[in-house]
Amino acid sequence: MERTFVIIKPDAVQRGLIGEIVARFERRGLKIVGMKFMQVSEELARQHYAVHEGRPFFNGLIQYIISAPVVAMVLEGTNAIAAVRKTLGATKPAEAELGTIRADFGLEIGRNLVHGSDGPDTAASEIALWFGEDLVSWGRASDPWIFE
Ligand code: D4T
Repeated sequence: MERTFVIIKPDAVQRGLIGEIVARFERRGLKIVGMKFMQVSEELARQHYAVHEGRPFFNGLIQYIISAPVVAMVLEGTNAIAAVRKTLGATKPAEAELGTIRADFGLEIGRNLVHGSDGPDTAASEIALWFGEDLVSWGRASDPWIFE
């Protein structure tokens, strides 16, 4: 079973899309093992996006992620990292497949609504950065109907 890290970003929160987005993950069968509504500090934002430091969009990216509260989540499931990335759609909403979150609700890369870890190493480091050990391992009644 794999875990991945998701952020419902400030634009999605301001637009009242938290429930819509969480519902898509739940419907897909992903299990919530961590979830918090929070204001991101500039320090955390810089750590999370450290890989992009020095790129032209970096400052805008930091200002965007700290501009309003976010919902940070850890989701668990079979191939959770790839499943979440597919559910989000391409980074540029204009290139995202219809039916994905970014295509259904977005137009611009700088307002792309959600973040999902892009691989096992980033998932592990992002979960550690945002949640530490503060996760809940639990047996969900529907697990046997979703996981073979
Ligand atoms: P996140 O990290 O938000 O899930 O996005 P991706 O994993 O899909 O995309 P990314 O790491 O390449 O980019 C991180 C973040 O930066 C914004 N961005 C990116 C931007 O505003 N302009 C750009 O040119 C790029 C490449 C969008 C997502």
